[in-house]
Amino acid sequence: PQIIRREDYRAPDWFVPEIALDFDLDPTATRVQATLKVERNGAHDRPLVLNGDALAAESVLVDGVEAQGWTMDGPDLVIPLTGESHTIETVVTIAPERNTQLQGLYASSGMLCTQCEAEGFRRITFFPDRPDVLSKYKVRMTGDKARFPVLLANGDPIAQGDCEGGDAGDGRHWAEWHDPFPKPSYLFALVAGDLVANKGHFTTMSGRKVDLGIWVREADLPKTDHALHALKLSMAWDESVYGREYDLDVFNIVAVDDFNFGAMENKGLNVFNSRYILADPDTATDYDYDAIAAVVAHEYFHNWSGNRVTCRDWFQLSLKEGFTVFRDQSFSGDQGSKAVKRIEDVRGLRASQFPEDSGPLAHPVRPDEYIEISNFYTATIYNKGAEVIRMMSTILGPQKFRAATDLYFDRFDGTAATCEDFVRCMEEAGGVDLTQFRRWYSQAGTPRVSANLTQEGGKARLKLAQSVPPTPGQPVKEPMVLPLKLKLFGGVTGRPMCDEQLVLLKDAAQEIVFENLSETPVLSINRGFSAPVIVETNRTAKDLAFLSAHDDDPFARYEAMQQLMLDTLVAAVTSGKGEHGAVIEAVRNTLTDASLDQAFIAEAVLLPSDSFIGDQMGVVDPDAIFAAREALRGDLGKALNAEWRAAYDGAQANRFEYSPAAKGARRVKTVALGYIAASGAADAAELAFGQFEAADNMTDRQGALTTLVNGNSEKRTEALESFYQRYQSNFLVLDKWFQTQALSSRDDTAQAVEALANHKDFTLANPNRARALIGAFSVNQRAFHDVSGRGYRFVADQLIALDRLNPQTAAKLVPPLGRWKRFDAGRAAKMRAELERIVATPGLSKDMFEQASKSLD
Ligand code: B3K
Ligand code: ZN
Repeated sequence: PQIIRREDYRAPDWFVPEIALDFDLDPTATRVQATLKVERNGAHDRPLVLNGDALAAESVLVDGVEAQGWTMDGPDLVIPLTGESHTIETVVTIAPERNTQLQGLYASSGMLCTQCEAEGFRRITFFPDRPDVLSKYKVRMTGDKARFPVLLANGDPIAQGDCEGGDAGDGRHWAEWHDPFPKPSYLFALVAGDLVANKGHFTTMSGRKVDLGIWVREADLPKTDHALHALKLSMAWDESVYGREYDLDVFNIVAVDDFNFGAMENKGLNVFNSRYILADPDTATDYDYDAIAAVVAHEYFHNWSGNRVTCRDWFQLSLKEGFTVFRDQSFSGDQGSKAVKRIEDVRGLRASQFPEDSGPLAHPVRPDEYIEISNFYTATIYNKGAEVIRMMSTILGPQKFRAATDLYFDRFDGTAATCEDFVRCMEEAGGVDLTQFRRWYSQAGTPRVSANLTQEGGKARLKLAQSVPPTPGQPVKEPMVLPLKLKLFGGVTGRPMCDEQLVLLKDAAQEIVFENLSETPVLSINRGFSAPVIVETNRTAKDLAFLSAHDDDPFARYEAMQQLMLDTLVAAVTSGKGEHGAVIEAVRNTLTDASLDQAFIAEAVLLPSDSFIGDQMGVVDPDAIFAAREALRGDLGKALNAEWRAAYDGAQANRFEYSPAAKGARRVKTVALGYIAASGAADAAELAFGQFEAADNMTDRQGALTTLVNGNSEKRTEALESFYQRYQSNFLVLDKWFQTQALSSRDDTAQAVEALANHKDFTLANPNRARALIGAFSVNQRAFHDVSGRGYRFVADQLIALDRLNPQTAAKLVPPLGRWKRFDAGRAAKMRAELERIVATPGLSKDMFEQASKSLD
């Protein structure tokens, strides 16, 4: 397959200022007529190339007459043109019902919907399908009124009516939508279905009234209030924090069951995976509620960071995604506890982006090449990209950062921009030179920082050094700019010994001297996770325990506790025996500290995951890691039995309420339940089952189910069966049933998951379901890496089957198999063998080929 390179970018040969689309909608055969106004870009004699993907042109007209000499170049339509501007008309017929890739126009639960980013529009009609071709769209849809009573597209509704007369008119109707804002084809959308809306309004800062609609099946209507509320909060937040106002008369969101990822920011018509819209206490966890608000905000914020200012080419993807993730993270932080949100985001970064950055698929935030762009919607582009924006905001400070984003939106409104354009706005408005900082866009790999503090009398010396590991195609790295927030605390009094400082580490090594110290200092560094790096320090267990109790930055407290736990666990894995006293005391302190909020406590007392422990080791030993972690969990459970019981009892809420305090209480409750079970207490299963049955919300119910599913009590089967019976007909909740079992810490999880793949409710056709079983299982370190290799074989079998239906979703699930270098020779050989089997599969998609073949290197 062909490699696309960033350095080969060339401006488009032809622009398309206007396009009119006429859809005759039918699940088996939808006729698409497109009228494009095209204009030659500069002096050249190259023909018009319109991208297609599995399309056949039924008719091609130029300026109203049948075109002469058009040809197909593979999937693309090539039309020789003589003038500077022409009108092109094409007709194609597509079959949404047979579209299992869920890219382009497809059918989902009886409705028709689209997904065009990145290159799905070419599966609908012939078009220069690249983000730097911006057009004004007029869309007309005609369809069966009973089947598709609602017809939606981008922009504002213009007119609608019933079809008249004769056979053609029978029970059919039509609607027209116009989008006044020029947009790239990846933002096109239409939806046709039997839907109802939860409607609302938002009045913008300049006083314009916007009609809001969350469109779902009628039965789901009661589950849409949370999403609608989140949308209004997002609209207000973007006005007050970034000065960004909404720009159309309507803003619609549609929930669909079959979706390749979370949601899509199509102009004025967001299409969502229904899991990021539907919520009520009985079916959605607090985590789901939070994720819904975050994704609604994310897609809404794209209206400016992505739509009004879009990307010049797909190598610039992080321009919209990194920035928009940064914006949604700030929004979520403002809704509840900033510290807890930061902890969650860093946990997510370490779970998904750090492994990516140290593996065979590592790539820069602005990649240099790709085979299939869908493979580059990664944690690096999104989450590391967000960290890069966050660092610039830290370096500039809030006022200058806001001035810089104002400049960016103002200067590039209505255009397709680059990461370089964004950085230049930061430099101009911030009055800073970001030349060296730009390496964050070009160098892959997670930087490592060592920080050693030594004391001689009243003087302390902090030696900082940095290095960036080699990554595929980048053997040698230059030093980065690392904004490190740091502070010293008195090891005796616990008092701060200086104000927080922002150190910009730019060289490979740097030394900072602190004078006139009256007591031994303890170092607090990378506070708030100011740089997305791995920090190694010479701090002792005592220092870390001290910081976990005394640091005045909650993130740093959490971080100190994590480091203490990690050091303890790594030592236990290496030596085979654990010294748990320091962790037990630190957890006791945090758990019983009445000044701390519950959500923070729940995060702080959680042990690092198996895979994060594995990431610290030269060779990952999944069984030894699991054993060490279980031993520590058991000891924590036993030693703090009274404290866990007190926390558990204290966290019993009365009735479900979705508030930060109630959420925190539920979180502590389930964490405490987990430790009580880990202690081996005889009543643990009873307690869990009681919680499971009495729960008036999904957080408590799923929390209890997870505890039971990890254990061996007879209540386990009963709970699984009862959960299944209760939620059998609820698509999204059934995913939780599959996922909880796939994540189980029991010995028999690999067998159980193989059996679940044959369950009547399992299907690869629905991406959520595939991810709930296959995706979850492959991040269950111990079960997936079962020494027999059965986990690898199972996942490879499933991915080969899934690739035939849906390459994009299949390819996303390859990375766990690609981590073979981190494991012992026996496991590595088995993992490689499966990757080789995938690569050798006849008819493999280019999505899978890229992921699997790169994973072998
Ligand atoms: N922009 C979309 C992602 C599209 C993924 C295409 N493979 C959703 C988002 O990031 O908001
Ligand atoms: Zn996005």
